[in-house]
Amino acid sequence: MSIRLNRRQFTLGCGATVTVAGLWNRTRLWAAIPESPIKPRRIIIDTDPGVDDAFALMLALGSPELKVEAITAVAGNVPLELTLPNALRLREICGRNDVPVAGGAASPLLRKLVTASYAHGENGLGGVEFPAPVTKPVEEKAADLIVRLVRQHPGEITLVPIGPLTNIALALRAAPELAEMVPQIVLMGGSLSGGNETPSAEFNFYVDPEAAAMVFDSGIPIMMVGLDVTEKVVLTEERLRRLEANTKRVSRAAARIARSLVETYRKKGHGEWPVLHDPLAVSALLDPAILTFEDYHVEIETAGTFTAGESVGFKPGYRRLSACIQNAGPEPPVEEFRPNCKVAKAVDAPRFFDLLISRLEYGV
Ligand SMILES: [Ca+2]
Repeated sequence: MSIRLNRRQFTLGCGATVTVAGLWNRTRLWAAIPESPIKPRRIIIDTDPGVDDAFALMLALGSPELKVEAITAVAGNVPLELTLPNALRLREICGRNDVPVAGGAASPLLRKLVTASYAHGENGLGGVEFPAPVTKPVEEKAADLIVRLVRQHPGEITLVPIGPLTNIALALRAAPELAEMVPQIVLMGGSLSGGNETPSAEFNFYVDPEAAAMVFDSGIPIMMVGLDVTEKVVLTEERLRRLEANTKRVSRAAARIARSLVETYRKKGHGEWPVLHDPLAVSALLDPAILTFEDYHVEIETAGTFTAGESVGFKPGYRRLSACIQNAGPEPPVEEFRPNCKVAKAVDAPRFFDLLISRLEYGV
């Protein structure tokens, strides 16, 4: 498959030139996720824990197919003062203090932070009070750590952002050449079928649309696991009981978080069940049969008064720009279709939960 990606140079606050010297073969890197059982895939998880982030971290840290090089925390579901210690707590629960944790952006690139504590509990972990972390984050900031690790392993590190994309955008702004060194971004965010924070925007993209736009403009091949599929992976009483039946530390911690959140929802008078958005994105790295992807050219709306953060997915034959105000310019063209993203459109939810519940059975 020959794909010419729509590359725009990063101009938001940087004067550096994007290197396009053919360092990496995009066609090769765009290929399906490698299935080698031998060499674990290097990833960095950027996260805002977050109930479903907790499940995603537990899944990734318990999967031998993945080598988690770092966990970077960003503000999102709750402020950074909570997401960073939560990331440390989760690393400790998983028994993986070997994985560095770095603190990142406390606010979006341009906007005031909007959180989702209504959905994750005030502390971000469903209200479960785990002990304070005993480990510390590294001194390096998240964006600096991402830049350094990607430079150390060019072409090898997949970025897995499961929160607002602020840290990733900051890394790209600091080192635009990263766009040629990151083989793929597998993210949770966006939607082609309506939002959950506004009718248009999914939460992660709503919080920092400018960061999301930078990432989608970067030219890095993206796999977008958004609400189109994540809203179909809902925890149920039966699934939670299966998780509670597991005996190891990680499963028990995950079950405590989920049960507490369900009780919180119930006390608030609505019968909703937690949606496990973020671990579904991680599962795309583990079992290609769980999600079905389609090629799109995705643009992120940043200017809309009512639609900022919307991810707009273009197929061939569409115009991308709105018609000009009268006499202000030429008719917008129908542009050549250049996909920049594979969007998850279908999910095998039972297969996902079988994987997730079985993989969380670790720890003491
Ligand atoms: Ca998240």
